[in-house]
Amino acid sequence: MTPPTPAPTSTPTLVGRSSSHFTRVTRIFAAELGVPYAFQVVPDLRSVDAADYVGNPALRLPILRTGPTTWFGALNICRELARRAPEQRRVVWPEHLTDALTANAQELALQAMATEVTLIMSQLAGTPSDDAQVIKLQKSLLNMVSWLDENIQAARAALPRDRDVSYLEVCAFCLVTHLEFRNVLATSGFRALTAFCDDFGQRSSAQSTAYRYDAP
Ligand SMILES: N[C@@H](CCC(=O)N[C@@H](CS)C(=O)NCC(=O)O)C(=O)O
Repeated sequence: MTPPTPAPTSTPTLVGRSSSHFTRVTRIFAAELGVPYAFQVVPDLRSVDAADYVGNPALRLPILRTGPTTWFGALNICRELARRAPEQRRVVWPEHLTDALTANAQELALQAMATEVTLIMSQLAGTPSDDAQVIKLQKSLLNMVSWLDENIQAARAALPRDRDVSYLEVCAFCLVTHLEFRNVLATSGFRALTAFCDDFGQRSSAQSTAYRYDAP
């Protein structure tokens, strides 16, 4: 049996970008959970030096530094933030989604976020827009967002009513708002997702984490 982790005292440092949807997921969680953090910007996503990603061998952000420990990836970080929360909050994590509707919504929200990253990085690398793989990724993204639009209302209704926050809703919100922010896909025609973002976007955690480009 692993001994209980001592209560954390020092302020953690979140390493990411204010324009990154995976980073925003963690910032919304920090705000919802009332966990303070310092923020450090990764200046260039094209860097292939793991040191620029606090040692994350995947060369990806966000990363959370808690003293000598580093946490790679948004879900790990959100869980660590939850362990640090001054008061317990009712969080719906991916493993709580045991019906196909909500579990598939979580899968597709995360896959759409990852697909969007690949499309943005391909564009940054100068891949032509008529590249066969880019065309497939765009079609896949459109399919996933359409599916989410058709199912978001029912998926939300299936979540526990007494939740404070769910990983699914935070991911879906960060995805849809990011598609617009980065001009990857126009989302205004997706009525259910737009209504969801209007609703979720009223939270102060959403309003205090709006996307912006960090100074170079
Ligand atoms: N599984 C990771 C994915 C993180 C990710 O893809 N982050 C993007 C920024 S939003 C990134 O680092 N992209 C750099 C790249 O693709 O090279 C997580 O959940 O945090």
